[in-house]
Amino acid sequence: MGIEKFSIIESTLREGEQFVNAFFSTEEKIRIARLLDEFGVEYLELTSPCASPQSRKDCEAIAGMGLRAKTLTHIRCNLEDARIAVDTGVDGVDVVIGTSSYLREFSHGKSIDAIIELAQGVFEFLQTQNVEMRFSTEDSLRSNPEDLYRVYEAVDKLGIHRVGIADTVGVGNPRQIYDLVSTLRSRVHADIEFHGHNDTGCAIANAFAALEAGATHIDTSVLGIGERNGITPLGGLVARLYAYDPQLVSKYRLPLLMELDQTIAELVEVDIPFNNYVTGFSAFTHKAGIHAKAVLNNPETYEILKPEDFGLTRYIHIAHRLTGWNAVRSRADQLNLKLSDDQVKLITEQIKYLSDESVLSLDVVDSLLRNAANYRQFRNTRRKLQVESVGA
Ligand code: HCA
Ligand code: CU
Repeated sequence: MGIEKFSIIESTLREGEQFVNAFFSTEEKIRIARLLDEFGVEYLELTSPCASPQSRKDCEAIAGMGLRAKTLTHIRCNLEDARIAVDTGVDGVDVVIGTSSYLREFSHGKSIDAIIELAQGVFEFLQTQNVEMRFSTEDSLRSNPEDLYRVYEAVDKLGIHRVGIADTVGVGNPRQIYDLVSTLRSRVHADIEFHGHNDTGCAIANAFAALEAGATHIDTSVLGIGERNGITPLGGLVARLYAYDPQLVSKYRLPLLMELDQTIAELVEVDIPFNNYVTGFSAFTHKAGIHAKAVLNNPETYEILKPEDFGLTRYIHIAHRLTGWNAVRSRADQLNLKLSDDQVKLITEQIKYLSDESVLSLDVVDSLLRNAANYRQFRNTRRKLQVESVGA
């Protein structure tokens, strides 16, 4: 199935708050909410108002900001939580309960029938409250599929808006997610949301597979922060979708990704990973001479993401032994230095020789280029003077 329409449920302010280093103040949450809203995500998911008195106030504050994004809060499957959630003024309520044997045995201890009954009670109440309603099963991947479908079909009959699949422990792979979502697609009318943890590095691929199988909503957080090593990162999902079809993500202000990643990295005191999608420091850096030459001729040769669409620029790294003369020529042009091809080739040889000896900086390369250009100018001037004096 082709991916046409989808929404992002941005959960930095819920799942992200479960990241070990996240202690967002109210002001910080408001700043994050505003940035995400400017970026254009469709939903913001907020920590349960039942978590603490401050969480409740923060939920009310963000729900009252008048953002374009819809606000959701995330609660356990019980009436008391649902009442408090609605009172905060959010647009929607995300209800979750565990269906795996682990959670049924070691967490809430309820049978599948008891889960269905509980969910029915909660949604009968929510239906009267004019809010978007979502029901999701924690640890869906390690639940008995027939149990899962039975629960989803029961809540679907109540007319809820979305059902969610949660890979709580990051155990799923793209093929499993695809199969689970496509079967669910054939069994319920509601929209389908996917929430995937990244314990084995599949969170982006799993989210993409979910969309291919008919999911309509994907949960993300900035930099992927969340429990343990987190969930599908916003930037990574956007990069994946852009690679599939840039039009799919043209509804978002892509140049804000850098500010989002930097803001969250700063707030939770981590670095943006060097190899991060789009915003990692080497994401648009080309090194080998063969790559550099082709990229200079046509960047698409080695770039699936256009840095300029994300408000960024590419960098061609030339101060190393793998460099090539086309890249060195391009650096000379950037510095507005007039050099012959022979000179550039000679300097390229020098760079290779010197970087075999020790690590070279761009400054050293630049001074080789500048010296050569100065020498060339000196030689040309001397030649001109000689011609003039002969003519005199
Ligand atoms: C958690 C809950 C959750 C919920 C996902 C959802 C998960 O374990 O903290 O509401 O769909 O990963 O199961 O984040
Ligand atoms: Cu989670």
